[in-house]
Amino acid sequence: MREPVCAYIAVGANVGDARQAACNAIAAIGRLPGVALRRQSSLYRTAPLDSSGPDYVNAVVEVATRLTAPELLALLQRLETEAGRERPYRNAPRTLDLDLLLYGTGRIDSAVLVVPHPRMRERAFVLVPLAEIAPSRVSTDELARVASQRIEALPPASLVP
Ligand code: PH2
Ligand code: MG
Ligand code: MG
Repeated sequence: MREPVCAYIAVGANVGDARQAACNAIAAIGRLPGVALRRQSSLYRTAPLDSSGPDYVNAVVEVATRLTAPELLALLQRLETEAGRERPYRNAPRTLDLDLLLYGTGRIDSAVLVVPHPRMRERAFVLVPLAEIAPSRVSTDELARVASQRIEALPPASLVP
């Protein structure tokens, strides 16, 4: 059998109860066959970037998986659909967005999947949570370049009344 690969997945939502959607998605990722949840960042409230609607809730998770990247992507897209995701136009507000950021050290450039995610280094809502759980994968220079984008960590659920 294939050796497990360490992959990072970005979680985002800004329609309905975005916080609940993000929590549900992280739990669902952990239940995917062939996927083990290793680490999860805090949840963050973030300003929409090139997008509209309310603030997003964003997070990043680390998984170990024996799936190929296309297999993992297909399961993530199924979770998006199950969460009621519609795709009326590019960057439309969404109930759930799951993006494959990194798949081991692999580089993939196909019609359906590009890894590392081509825009991840421009986005505080990806780099800040990724740096929280995988500091070696993000440089301080990269964090400095996105420092003007609004992002704040949400308190853990147990502290919310
Ligand atoms: N996702 C986008 C576009 N803009 N902005 C924030 N804050 N968070 C996101 O997850 C996000 C976005 C496209 O996937
Ligand atoms: Mg996205
Ligand atoms: Mg996406």
